[in-house]
Amino acid sequence: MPDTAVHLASGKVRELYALDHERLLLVASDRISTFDVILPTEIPDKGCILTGLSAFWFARSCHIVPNHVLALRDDGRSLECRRLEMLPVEVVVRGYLSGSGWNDYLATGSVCGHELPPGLVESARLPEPIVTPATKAATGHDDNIDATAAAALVGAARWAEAEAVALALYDFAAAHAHARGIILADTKFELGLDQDGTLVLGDEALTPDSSRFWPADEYSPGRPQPSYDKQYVRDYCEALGWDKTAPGPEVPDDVVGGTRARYVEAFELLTGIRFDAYLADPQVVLG
Ligand code: PZK
Repeated sequence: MPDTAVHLASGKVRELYALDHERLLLVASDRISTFDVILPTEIPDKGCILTGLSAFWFARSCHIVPNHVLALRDDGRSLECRRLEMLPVEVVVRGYLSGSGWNDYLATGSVCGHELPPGLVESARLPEPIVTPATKAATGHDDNIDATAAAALVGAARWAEAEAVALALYDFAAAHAHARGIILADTKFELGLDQDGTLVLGDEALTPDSSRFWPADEYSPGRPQPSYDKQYVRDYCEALGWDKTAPGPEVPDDVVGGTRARYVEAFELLTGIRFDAYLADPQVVLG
């Protein structure tokens, strides 16, 4: 990265820099979090795998919504982006009942104001995908809100546009993934406005860190589904009896290797591109 880049923010596993007034640099590290804690052990190439996947989806979804990507750097883990005015709402689309959606349904029969049919089990496929807005809480955890609250934050017309874009992106990506043996259970989009007031897709998109990917051949509703990428890490941490407070445990080499292999497998299945080819020339995902 150029020494002129100014560090703006750290996410759990990513760094954000300013290149100039109009341009930002998003750099994905090899850090991994589980149960909301960053582990001391890195997963080699994870940042490149997620950046490559994100760039793949951005390049293939411009017909649905413009995005913030200006360039994919040749390090394979950095995206130069347009600076946007980000909406203060995360736009989650859920095709299946999991995580906070399942918890909310159990407690109330609804998810973010969407009344759902009775009798759904954990991980059930929903009758149709729903958009479930959330706000970033100070704790780092997201607070689910309903469409009325989202419309109050960004305006009713803008919220309607955001919902439509998010559903179209989900439908497109879920169909692509399903044809390759992967269920896109849910995914979170971050949208912003450019200088013209045009709605633009920002952040990362449709990666394992912003989505729940499930192996389709193991799908079995009525229980939590194994995660495509993090299941070895979770199983190892659960077996340790770790109390899920920081600092997380070191993870042994076989768990690291198994996890890396799952990230690579997800990349190769979804993109149809060998990960070696991406490392040799990251621009292959933009084709
Ligand atoms: C923006 N974040 C999240 C925090 C990270 C990422 N195109 C954009 N314009 C303005 N702001 C952002 C973006 C994007 N993407 C993204 N915060 C602001 C974030 C910390 C580290 F890598």
